[in-house]
Amino acid sequence: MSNTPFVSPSQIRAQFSAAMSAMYKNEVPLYGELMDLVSDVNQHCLDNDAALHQHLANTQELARLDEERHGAIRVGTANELHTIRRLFAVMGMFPVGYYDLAPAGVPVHSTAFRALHEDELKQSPFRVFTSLLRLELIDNEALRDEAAAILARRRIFTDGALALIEKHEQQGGLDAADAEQFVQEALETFRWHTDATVTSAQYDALHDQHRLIADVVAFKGPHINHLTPRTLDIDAVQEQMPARGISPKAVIEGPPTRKHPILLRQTSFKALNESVRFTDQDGADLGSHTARFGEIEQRGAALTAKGRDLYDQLLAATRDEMGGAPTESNAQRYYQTLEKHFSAFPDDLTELFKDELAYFIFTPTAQGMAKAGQFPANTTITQLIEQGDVSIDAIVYEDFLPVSAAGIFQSNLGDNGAAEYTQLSNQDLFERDLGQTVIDEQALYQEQSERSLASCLTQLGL
Ligand code: OOG
Ligand code: NI
Repeated sequence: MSNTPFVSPSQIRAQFSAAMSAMYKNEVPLYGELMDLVSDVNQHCLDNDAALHQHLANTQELARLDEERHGAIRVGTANELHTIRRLFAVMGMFPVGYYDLAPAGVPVHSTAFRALHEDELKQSPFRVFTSLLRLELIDNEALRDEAAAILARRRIFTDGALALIEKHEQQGGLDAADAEQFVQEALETFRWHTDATVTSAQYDALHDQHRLIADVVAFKGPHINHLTPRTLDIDAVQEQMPARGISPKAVIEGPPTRKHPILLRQTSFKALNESVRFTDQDGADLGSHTARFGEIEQRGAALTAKGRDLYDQLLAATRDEMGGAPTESNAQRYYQTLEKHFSAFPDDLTELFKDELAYFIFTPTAQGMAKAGQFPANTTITQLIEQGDVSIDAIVYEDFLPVSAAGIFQSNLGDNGAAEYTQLSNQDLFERDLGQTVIDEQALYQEQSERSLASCLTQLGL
């Protein structure tokens, strides 16, 4: 047994998140520009909204705000998905949720690797939306076999990363030196490679089938395709992007602007055209590929199953009325329609709590603490809130939304990306490839809320 203490997984995750951000800023300078804009807007929001400032302090989100980001990758095989799960586990990141993108014309299914407990999220909220290509959805059999053969040949993990994953599994952790090396080795998997693994003709064939298929199959690894900082005012960032030379996608995905944000609103700038070298090219002879972009997100309250049903229903009604997904030309009408339908979603914290639409944490107020130990035993939490003895703050939604994710994918896939896949979602198959069942996000929010309630009541002597 070694005497060197293990580094906490959260610390490794924070190190990895910082290293990823530095690498991506270096590879995609526009991401750095976006980060600067987001930081300016966030500062402006905090300076002008004392209540927001207080809420972020209460929920301990203030410190993590600048650390906040998610990224996304797309892997090609069951084996890659299985190993990436083990890699993320070293950093305390576990698969939460199942997202089926096939109904929206994207031939993947996905999960999000993230920390599970609020104390760990506080240390580093970094998440990675991870998609597995569904080769079975390629209808051209010869191309499907060729793609499978190409993928079977590549190795996306370094020997060093594999050795340290194993060491972590055997020892139950990594010491500081190993953790440091692990971060460097893991980074290699997410790096951009200019050299493709296929000829230009192979690339074209894959691309003609679906741009996403070319993106996954034609390269040496699952390059990180975007990183996403969290903003406190996505409308302001969307509006200010053009002045910084960044062109945003047509509409912000997710719920409309609200006083109390719910779930997740997202927008992105379009993927950049980058030079790549196919195996039949050399020297100055280059091809091109669009893959990498930048995204921003504004996170709001995690919704209960009841709240989520209402959200899904109102979003579907909006899309029905619009006759499909929004486009550049009907963006204004889309926002108006969205707002109209979402007027049915309460925008008051107490109402959200009483209607059981969102998850909350509970904090005794100074007034409540002054009465600690004197409350009648049958006092309910609703009474405590209404009397002003307890204040409530919504729990941040840490996950993703399939319709929004499809919108982010599509905006970066160009016009030929809108294939329709009718095959059923296959969570069982995904979980078999992954090597475990995905964690239910609802249960995590529920547990956090219950922990908070128990601690609040104990403090009040109830
Ligand atoms: C993932 C797109 C989804 C999000 O934030 O919803 C996503 C991808 O393009 O690989 O990142
Ligand atoms: Ni994203």
